[in-house]
Order: sequence, then structure tokens, then C-alpha cells
Amino acid sequence: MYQWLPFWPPISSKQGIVVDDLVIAEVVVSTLIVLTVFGMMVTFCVRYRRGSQASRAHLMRKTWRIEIGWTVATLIAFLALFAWGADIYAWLFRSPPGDIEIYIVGKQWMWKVQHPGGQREINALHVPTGKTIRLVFASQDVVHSFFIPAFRIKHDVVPGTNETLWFKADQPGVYRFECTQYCGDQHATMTGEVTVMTPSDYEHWLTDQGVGQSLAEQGESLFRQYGCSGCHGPNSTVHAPSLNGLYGGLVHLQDGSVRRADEAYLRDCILEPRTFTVAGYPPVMPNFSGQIGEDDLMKLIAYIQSLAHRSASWR
Ligand code: HEC
Ligand SMILES: [Cu+2]
Repeated sequence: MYQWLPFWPPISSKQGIVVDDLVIAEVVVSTLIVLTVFGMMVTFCVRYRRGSQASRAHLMRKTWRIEIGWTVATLIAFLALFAWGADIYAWLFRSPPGDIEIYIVGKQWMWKVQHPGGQREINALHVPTGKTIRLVFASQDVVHSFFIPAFRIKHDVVPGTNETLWFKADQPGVYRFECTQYCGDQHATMTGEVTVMTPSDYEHWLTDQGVGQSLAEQGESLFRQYGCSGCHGPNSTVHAPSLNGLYGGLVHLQDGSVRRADEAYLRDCILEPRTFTVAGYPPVMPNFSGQIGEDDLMKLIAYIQSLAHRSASWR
């Protein structure tokens, strides 16, 4: 929409239009205020400069009306911008349940991308148009920040948490993404390209990758490898909760609080099980922090997500 402006970055997402409107509105309001204030300053400086003939005869009395009017008007203008911006912020950072969920691990100095079907790429991301793409981030070392300028979306990628970001791309094309948090001497090389394809091209691309196992399937074998199934499997003798139907629901904890079973919750269960306990179960879940890397963690989480729609009858 604002493409005719010089240096305006290309844009290809719904978020982009909304963010650009806000930026333009902020620039317009700020410019109007700056022009008014500086215009008056300059006018009066010139008019009443030393030696000018302008009449200084009748000094005006102080008018509270103008002063209060001006202060309230700017206050309202900026509060309105604040409310508008807060609304957009909440919309940008509350991820809807994506049509496609893609895992991205940031590490010095690359982005490792894993698709639900098991396809992997490095410093590249292929997505179809018209679908809500949900990105789930983890960092293997330091704080990174993932930014796709053309979509106007950006999120810090912080070690020890799973951050999420979503977007919906309109037009096929190739757009740049980059790390915007200085993260070491090769930081500048932490860039890549998002390739937005039509849904049918995307299907071809997925099959061309020729992968054997989906992410969830790889997670299932890890689930056995790490011994999770020994406790959480159907034949376990340990009193541990079934993970069927867990993802996306609410979990009641021993201390009376309730948490939503999202990625961050699953991550905490596996890496920090001693900080909370699921109500009604013994606190025997072993701590896997330091043993499971980000890659494996994402596969395990993908596996647990894939159990979301299985019946939780024996839970
Ligand atoms: C020694 C048995 C045991 C092993 C091994 C084990 N867990 Fe657990 N797990 C438990 C128990 C008991 C709970 C419930 C009590 C608690 O929260 O500590 C639990 C809770 C959980 C929860 C939360 C479930 C809910 O209903 O909210 C998740 C997720 C989980 N475990 C995943 C795993 C994964 C993944 C592994 C393997 C990497 C694993 N567990 C290995 C015993 C185990
Ligand atoms: Cu980085």
C-alpha cells in the first residue's frame, strides 16, 4: 500500500498491512505535533526578535482554555495510538492454532527448520500461501531473534523457552529472514530465505524432500529410547498420566493451579519436572535437563502433540 514511498520494504502478509498502517499513523501524528510546536517557536522567534517592529503593547492574559485543550488533545491522540498498537500487539503475539506447525532451532550461527512431515532445512523455510503457519522456536545457545521484514513479524528466541510466531503469506515469492539479536561474531551470516509457494507447489516440494519419517514418528522412537514409554505407555506399572489427549487441554497441578498444555508446558514437564506436579500423581518423573537437546525435545513435543486427538479414556 505504501510501496510508492522511497525505501519502503516489500510486504507480503496480513500482519504487514496492519503494522504499516499503524507506523504511518504514528509518523503522521508525531509530524503534525512537531510541525505545530516548531512552527510556533520559529514564528515567534522571528516576529519578536530584537529590533522588530511587532507590537508588544497589550500582553495577552494566560488562557487556560488553550493550554488545557492542547494538552488533552495530544494526550488523547497518543492514548489512541497506544490502544491501537496494544490491540495489534495482542493479535500478533497470541498465536492461533496453526494449520502447519514448523519448528525452528536457532544456534550459533544458523536456523535449523523442521517440518511436521520430517523435512529439514537450514537457513531456508518453505511454506504454502493461504495457510496459517505457526513457528515454534527454541535456542540451543544464546538469545537470537527471528525477523521476516516482508511479513513485519519478529520474535526473540530465548534459550530455555519455546516462543511462537505466526503468519499467513498472501503471494508466492522469496523473502529474506534474519537474526536481529547480536549473537556472536558470525551473527551477520544468520540469515535465510522464506520461499512462499502455491499449495500445489508446496506439496511437490514436500514429497521431493524424500523423507522417511515424520517428526512425530521420530519423536515416538525417542519416546521409547529415553524410557518415557516405560512410565507413560499403556502397559506401565508406574502411576503416570497418559499423554493421550493432553496437548491443548488444561492440566490441574498439585498446588491447585491450572496450566494449558502448550509447547512451553510440555517443555517444562520434561526439563523441569520437579518445579510442579500433576494433581493426583506421585512426583517421580525424572529430570531430563541436560540429557535431551533442543532437536530431540522438539520431536518429543511433536509426538505428544500428535497424541492430542487420541482418546484419553484410561487417563
Ligand atoms: C519414572 C517414570 C517416568 C518417566 C521415565 C517419565 N515420566 Fe513423565 N511423568 C511421570 C509422572 C509420575 C508424571 C506426573 C507427575 C509429575 O508431574 O511429576 C509425569 C508427567 C509428565 C508429563 C505431564 C503430563 C500431564 O498430564 O500433564 C509429561 C508431558 C511427561 N511426563 C512427559 C515425559 C517424557 C517426554 C518422558 C521421557 C523423556 C517422561 N515423561 C518420562 C513419570 C515418568
Ligand atoms: Cu543469532
